[in-house]
Amino acid sequence: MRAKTMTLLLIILTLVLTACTNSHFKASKNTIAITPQQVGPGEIVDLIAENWSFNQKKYIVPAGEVTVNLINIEGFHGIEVQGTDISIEGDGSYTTTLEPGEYTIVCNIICGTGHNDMVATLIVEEV
Ligand SMILES: [Cu+2]
Repeated sequence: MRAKTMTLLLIILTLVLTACTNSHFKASKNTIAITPQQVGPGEIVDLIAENWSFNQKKYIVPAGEVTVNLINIEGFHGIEVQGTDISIEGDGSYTTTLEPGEYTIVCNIICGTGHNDMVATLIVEEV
């Protein structure tokens, strides 16, 4: 009888420990999955340019490493993000680290009659 009780207790203990271990691993996995999104490889922003506008008036990214992709779908445009080192002519990418703030995006190629209308804002939010 005592041996049976001990065996039963061992089985219960094993089950409880297994359950704890599994949930611990699940929690770890969640932590690992979330962390890279917050501090990881950085934010990616696609700016799509045409004659004579960008696809958005405002782009919002978290502070830190940011990669800007410029894609021209009409005409030939570039961007300069004033107050940063971001400068792209034609299609291309640029990666940099941005401090929180509001930055003006302008076209840096004289592209035609609507060139001066090609203005947008990059808002870098504090993380
Ligand atoms: Cu232009």
